Amino acid sequence: MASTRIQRVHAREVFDSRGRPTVEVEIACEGARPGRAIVPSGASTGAFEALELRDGDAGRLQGLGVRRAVELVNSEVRSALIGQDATDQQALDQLLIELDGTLNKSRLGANAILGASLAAVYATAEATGTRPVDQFRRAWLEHAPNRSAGQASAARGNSTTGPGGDSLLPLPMVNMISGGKHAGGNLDFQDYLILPVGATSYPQAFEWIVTVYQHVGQLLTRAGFEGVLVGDEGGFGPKLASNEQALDFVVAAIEAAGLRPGEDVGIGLDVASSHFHRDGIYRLIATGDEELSASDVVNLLEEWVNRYPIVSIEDGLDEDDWHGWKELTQRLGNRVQLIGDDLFVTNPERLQRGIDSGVANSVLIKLNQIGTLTETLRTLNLALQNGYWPVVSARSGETEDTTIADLVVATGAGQLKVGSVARSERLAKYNQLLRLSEGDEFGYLGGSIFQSLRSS
Ligand code: 2PG
Ligand code: MG
Repeated sequence: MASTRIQRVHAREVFDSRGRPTVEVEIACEGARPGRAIVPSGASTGAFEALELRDGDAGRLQGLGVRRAVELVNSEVRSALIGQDATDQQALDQLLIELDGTLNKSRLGANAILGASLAAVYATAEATGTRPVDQFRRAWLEHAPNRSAGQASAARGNSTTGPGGDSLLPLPMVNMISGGKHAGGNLDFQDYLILPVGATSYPQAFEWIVTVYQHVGQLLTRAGFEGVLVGDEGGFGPKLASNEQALDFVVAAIEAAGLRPGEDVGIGLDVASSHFHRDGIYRLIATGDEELSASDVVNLLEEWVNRYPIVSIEDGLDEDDWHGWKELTQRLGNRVQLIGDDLFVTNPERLQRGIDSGVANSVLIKLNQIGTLTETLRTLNLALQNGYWPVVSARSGETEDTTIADLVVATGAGQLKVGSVARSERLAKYNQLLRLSEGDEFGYLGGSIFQSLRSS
């Protein structure tokens, strides 16, 4: 019988879905096979994220190498972790945070730290002959022992069933058309997504998504736009005439799939507005050069919410525009899910500020924005306790690692954003969820969690 004492730690440089180097860490407990995790990487990164350590050596891989982070795992991190109990996630993560010693993980790098933090979960699964999802559930319950079903909904002052209780298969939020920093087209907004709110199971939700995606491609091609080439996350990247045109294609594709826009399938946006914001001005280029104030952006989004079946908007305003965010939340927060991504960067302190000041009503959860599993779970728990719905998310640079699929189920967070349904670094997560959906082990709330928004 293997013990859960850490015996071996080994990191290496591997490559992500954009062909950029990233950190893979293997940890083995005594007498057990190693477990491994690979760290993802963003393109539209928030200014307040933990630091991703890159070599900066212009002579190799354009400075993007992660050999330094790998070396740090194979020296300092290894020495700190060997002999520790791999199941004590909070202690391990605390050790890593102290070893780093900075506020934004800039000494060891959040990529080095997160790789080690997650590999411990996989090492435990190997040593105990259990599934990763069971180990993420264990870590979650240790972190948040008093979870009860519907806690997040209760915090919202309604009795609708909500996320945050038992383990759940998630409602997927899936990119159809990509713009911004993820595609070569001229669209200002980064993601035009769909949420199959009317589906009653994860497999049904996924089939609907794939069907709509196929129709988006066919409709684009038929209309003379690029309907084959895809962006960083597998969404189509056509050169459309306007941001609205992307929404029109998505609505048309939902209808072509025989589904009802709004009832069966809602629309989501990741505006990712920090990348076109500067000094209080939001600059849109899709339809000529337009300079908008925060209030203008809120007006535009409100107009779209009136015209299109939009149920979710992410990063509608800049990562530091707390004033604008407040206006956005006051105007749309009781109709639409307003997700803070660059705004909160999975950081409990920034999320607390949002809660205290009535900003947003949902938070994107990305492990590498904060850099350890324990801190990620802390932010997730804080969100649920305050009626902010968490959306566990991939990065635009991903790999075959399926951590977020297991994590979203284990925590019952309720929603997952992975990108589109093309490119295997995305499908690795969706396929893992199909495996987990077998045998009715996990419940599915799907779009029912949006009912409280609609009725309020
Ligand atoms: C986002 C993510 C994923 P990136 O903005 O939500 O879509 O992109 O990983 O590039 O930050
Ligand atoms: Mg985002």
